[in-house]
Amino acid sequence: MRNLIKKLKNFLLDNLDIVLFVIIIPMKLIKFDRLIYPEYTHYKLIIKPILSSTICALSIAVIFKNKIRTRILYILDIVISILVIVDTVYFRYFKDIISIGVIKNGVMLGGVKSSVTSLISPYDFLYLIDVVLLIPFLFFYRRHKRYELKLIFRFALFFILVIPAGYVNGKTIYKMSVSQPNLLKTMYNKVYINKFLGTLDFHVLDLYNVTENKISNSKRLSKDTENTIKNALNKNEANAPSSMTGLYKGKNLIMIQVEALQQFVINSKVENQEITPNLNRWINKSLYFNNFFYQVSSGNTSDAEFLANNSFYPAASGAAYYLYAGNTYSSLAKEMNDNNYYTAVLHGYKEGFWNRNVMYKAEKFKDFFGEKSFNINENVGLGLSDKSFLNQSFNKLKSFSSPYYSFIITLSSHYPYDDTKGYGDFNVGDYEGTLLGNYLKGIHYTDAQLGTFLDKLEKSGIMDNSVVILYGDHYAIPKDKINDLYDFENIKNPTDLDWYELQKVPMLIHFPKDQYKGINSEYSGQIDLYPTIANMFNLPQNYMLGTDLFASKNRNVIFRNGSFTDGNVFYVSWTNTYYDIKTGSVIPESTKLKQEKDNALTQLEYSDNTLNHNLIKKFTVKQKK
Ligand code: GP9
Ligand code: MN
Repeated sequence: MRNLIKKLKNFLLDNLDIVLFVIIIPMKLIKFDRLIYPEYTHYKLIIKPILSSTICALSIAVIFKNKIRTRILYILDIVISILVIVDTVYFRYFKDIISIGVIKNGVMLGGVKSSVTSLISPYDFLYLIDVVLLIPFLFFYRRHKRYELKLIFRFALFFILVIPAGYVNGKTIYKMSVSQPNLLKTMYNKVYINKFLGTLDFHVLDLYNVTENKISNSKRLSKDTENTIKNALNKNEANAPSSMTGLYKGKNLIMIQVEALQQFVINSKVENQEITPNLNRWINKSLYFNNFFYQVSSGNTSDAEFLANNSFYPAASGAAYYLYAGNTYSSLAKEMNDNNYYTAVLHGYKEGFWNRNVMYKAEKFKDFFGEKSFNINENVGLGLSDKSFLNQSFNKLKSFSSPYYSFIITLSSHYPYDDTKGYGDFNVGDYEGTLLGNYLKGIHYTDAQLGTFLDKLEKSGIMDNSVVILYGDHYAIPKDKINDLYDFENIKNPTDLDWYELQKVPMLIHFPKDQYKGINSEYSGQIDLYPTIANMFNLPQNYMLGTDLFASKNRNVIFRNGSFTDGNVFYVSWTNTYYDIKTGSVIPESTKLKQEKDNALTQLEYSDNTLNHNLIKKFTVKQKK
């Protein structure tokens, strides 16, 4: 018996480094998790991924001999502790998790500036206390002779640890990928990933995404391909001149991207009341594009921003705002800056969401007014109400020095539109309590706020000196609730064409003194915004894929999945079917249509190649030489 206890004691002593590692590391990881997720009351939620990721890290160390193993574990402890400290400090300021993109590109601090040192608390260094306390233990191990396992057994131990731990960890990650599709690829909500997977898993996933993207883009393009792309991107001749070229040079540009504003609500009624009375009113004073489509992919809002500000297609998978945040852009803000404009983004939500604080820097906005720059005094849905946001934004605009480009992104009308308390009582009749009904209330609310904002711009005289563009970012009603929308629109036996025709978002351009008001029915999309603006403001159009809405006809609106429309025919890629838009009937492929289909894929390929190989950087460096 005594012998057994002695053996057990020795065994424990021999492996104390492992025991300490599995206790100390999860403690630190849980501590950080509690900081970012103070609402949860038990550890059950997080213990699985945290423990399993710790054991995965440990399993690598056990392959080595005792001495090296202990050293590896000690170094891992230091690295993880520093990581947690950096995470803590970063989170304190940005309410977000630091990623490789942030480290590579830095972030945009926006309106509020604060030095890093003031963000560090002396208590943060407690994460390193064990690193110091364990030093005598390391000396002890130097002298203490430990039982050494043979290599084959060490490998066996590696598998014994890594298989179950990897399984448990993989399962948790898999579950998240099912419940939140796109999240792990687009990383739009890093805090969410961190809350439920722990920070170790988060950083490994981040590293994995970045490496995978690097590897898959490592194939070099031929000089010929590069030149073809360069020529295709240059729209200076193709888009110009138009009737609008240079007419608004020197005026302000106020571009408003409205959350989930779909076209079907415009000039439409429910229970005999207008859903968007204010936008309807402003549409009458503006040039309204009634065949304008969103072209976003899995990057949703951020893809819409990306399309509008760069005139490139979103990423084939994942979000451009995350994947390509390290790229060089010849963005709208950049060209405006070069023309002595002040450029700013205003959005009353977390700075790190959609990687905005990194991407806006790459897009060269001079300032980003995010959540920290607003007084969060009223909440609707996800965060600051549109009412308060637009009020505060108006005051900020007044203080900007002209000429400026302000990009304003609203928030309240965000899925699932269930925070109806902020919306007042808008009667939606039979739709009460449904997603569609809640959306109608939500968008009615946002419409009222936009109305007030636009009226204030007019009354204050700002509008006389500004071009105002307003458009919706993407759909409001997802595919699983689309039948409610078909019902609302009175569409019987819907086809894919019907679905696509419902994917329009409103887009209006308001010119000073209500000039050019009317309706433009050309088929167009978000990618065409930048070239159109570029022409009006006389900016170069060296690197973009869209077309100026005032210059070129015969445009194809291309979607990320390869579907497209030329205004007469709609091609739906997932069934390889062409529809005649007027009659709604399926038509066979003609040589012309085949060419258009191939062209759609070529355009997407140009976009992907430019972004994957950071070609704009290459092109501009060469130009400067
Ligand atoms: C939050 C907002 C939402 O900042 O832009 O993005 P979404 O979920 O619509 O893509
Ligand atoms: Mn959105």
